[in-house]
Amino acid sequence: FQKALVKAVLIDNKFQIEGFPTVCLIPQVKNVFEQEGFSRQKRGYRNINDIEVNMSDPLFTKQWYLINTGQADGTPGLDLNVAEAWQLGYTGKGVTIAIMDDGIDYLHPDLASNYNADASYDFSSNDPFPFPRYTDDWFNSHGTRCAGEVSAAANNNICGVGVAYNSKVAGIRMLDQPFMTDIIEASSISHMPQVIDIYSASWGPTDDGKTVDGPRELTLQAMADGVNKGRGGKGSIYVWASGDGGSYDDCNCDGYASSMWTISINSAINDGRTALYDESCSSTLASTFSNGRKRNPEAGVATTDLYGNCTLRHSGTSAAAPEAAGVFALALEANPNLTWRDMQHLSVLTSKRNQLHDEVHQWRRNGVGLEFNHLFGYGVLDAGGMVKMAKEWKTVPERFHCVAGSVQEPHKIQSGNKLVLAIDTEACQGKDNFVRYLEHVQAVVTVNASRRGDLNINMTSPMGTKSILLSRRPRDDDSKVGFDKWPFMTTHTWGEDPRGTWVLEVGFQGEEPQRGVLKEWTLMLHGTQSAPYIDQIVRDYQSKLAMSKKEELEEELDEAVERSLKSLLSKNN
Ligand SMILES: *[C@@H]1O[C@H](CO)[C@@H](O)[C@H](O)[C@H]1NC(C)=O
Ligand SMILES: *[C@@H]1O[C@H](CO)[C@@H](O)[C@H](O)[C@H]1NC(C)=O
Ligand SMILES: *[C@@H]1O[C@H](CO)[C@@H](O)[C@H](O)[C@H]1NC(C)=O
Ligand SMILES: *[C@@H]1O[C@H](CO)[C@@H](O)[C@H](O)[C@H]1NC(C)=O
Ligand SMILES: *[C@@H]1O[C@H](CO)[C@@H](O)[C@H](O)[C@H]1NC(C)=O
Ligand SMILES: [Ca+2]
Ligand SMILES: [Ca+2]
Ligand SMILES: [Ca+2]
Repeated sequence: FQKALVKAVLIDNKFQIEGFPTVCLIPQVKNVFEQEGFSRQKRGYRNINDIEVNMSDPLFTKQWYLINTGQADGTPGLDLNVAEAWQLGYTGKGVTIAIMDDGIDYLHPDLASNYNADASYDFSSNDPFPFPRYTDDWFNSHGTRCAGEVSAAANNNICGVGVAYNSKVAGIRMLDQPFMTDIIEASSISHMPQVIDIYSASWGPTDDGKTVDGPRELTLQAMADGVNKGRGGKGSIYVWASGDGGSYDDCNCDGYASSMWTISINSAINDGRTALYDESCSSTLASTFSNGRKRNPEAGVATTDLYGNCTLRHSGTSAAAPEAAGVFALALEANPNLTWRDMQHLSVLTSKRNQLHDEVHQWRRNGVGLEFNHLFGYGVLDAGGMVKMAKEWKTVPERFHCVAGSVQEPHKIQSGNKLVLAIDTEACQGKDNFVRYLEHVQAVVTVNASRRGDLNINMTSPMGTKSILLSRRPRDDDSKVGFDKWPFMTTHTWGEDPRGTWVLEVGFQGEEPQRGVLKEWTLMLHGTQSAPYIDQIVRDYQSKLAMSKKEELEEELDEAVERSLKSLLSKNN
């Protein structure tokens, strides 16, 4: 006998074990204590019945993404956990979110009180009134629907409630003209960066599964200026929908979503599965919710609609990005000092796997124990967890950039014979720009192929985390352009020590044999030299590991005790 928990009645030095008929005398037993039962709560677990949010808005109970009680065949508890943030008093006060889209119906009675006219502009027709252009089919309802998700007023008997229902929303109309231009994008992204805190974008290059495109010169510069100078130097927060191209597309081919300066958001449907239009890629940071798979007419996203109406049917990763913008507004109210990087760190640390389920890609843990998924990123945003951590947050240390190494000679790639390259790096140790704790990692790749869509690129970090930088895109039959110094980005090695050997694997998938030449792989590391919270994560992870081992141990013990008791009983009888 070692230690075991059994229920027993003590009589002198003999005791009777519950469920066993005989009184046993076991000389090895020195002491018998009665164990008293008390209650322990699983941390982070929320009882649905404990939530007391009373809103008069007719669509509120249909907004399962705010509080999921199982409406529309959903999974209870799978939501943004906004109730906790609201109960702590955070509702978005003092924060302005811009919706860069096809306009906003700012006369809508559920939006008018939160509309920030001064921060709004119409870049599609160059005037200060970003009202949506009328069409018979309500084509231009996108921006109005997104605005309601963020900033619809609460308790006013109209439509539903925004994630940050006391925040201000600005309209930046910029999608409704025959062609997009670099200057329209750049002007939108840099509009009033000292007034607008968060920019939400649910657009990007065509999701046809064969486009490789990203921000042009002016827009890139505007984004860089935004993160460096916006919000008094703390940085504009750019929230981006990861794209609606489905499994045929890869969001790492979208230079807006895969930018380090944007927080790219994917979506889950109300039972935790992926939406069929979701794209996967290693640059997605986290997820929120949208509709999908046409299961229930009320499983869509309930929000405001054009001309004073409401809708239950907002959809796509378009619907997911504004939810994230709303959660970030709550975090900014909790701590206005948060920088653009703090927001990403908070997303990584507080997003949850919850009950998300990806049929294709496993959830894995990276080298410091952070759990991630190739489609959902670090999981679903948790507003309650985020505001609590935001409140105590200390700004992350200075960011450094290190070119870890580069392969410049051409290497042939062939079907059935993948190319494997390695870069050994000290991550600029000993220099001023040493990166010890990773944030983003970029693999800048130049490669051509007889069929670009069949190319497939993975990269493994020294701590053993494999990022899928590019998956097969069956519709992409480019054979000329390839990728030209394309920055494939991964967030999956967040917090890791980059020193050691990085491995790049490039191959072809598909029916026809293909050939190609890789001409460049440059490894860029971005991160800090010291990270105040990282030790905490590693400790938590190690104690979790230790705990799981202990549980196994206890099971073994239980079995041993059972065997001993049985043999004892058989001897006694
Ligand atoms: C919710 O608010 C309504 C109107 O203010 C009130 O009549 C009702 O009693 C409240 N319900 C709860 C559970 O607080
Ligand atoms: C939208 O609102 C208008 C005016 O309130 C109403 O006449 C119309 O039927 C509504 N349309 C839809 C599609 O709900
Ligand atoms: C924000 O920064 C200011 C100045 O450094 C500091 O006084 C304040 O306590 C900080 N607020 C929070 C919520 O951390
Ligand atoms: C790729 O580039 C190499 C070297 O520049 C060239 O020889 C080859 O024809 C190119 N292949 C394709 C498919 O464009
Ligand atoms: C990349 O990783 C995926 C997923 O593990 C795998 O299916 C694929 O074969 C890998 N590709 C290469 C080129 O190693
Ligand atoms: Ca206008
Ligand atoms: Ca309302
Ligand atoms: Ca896409």
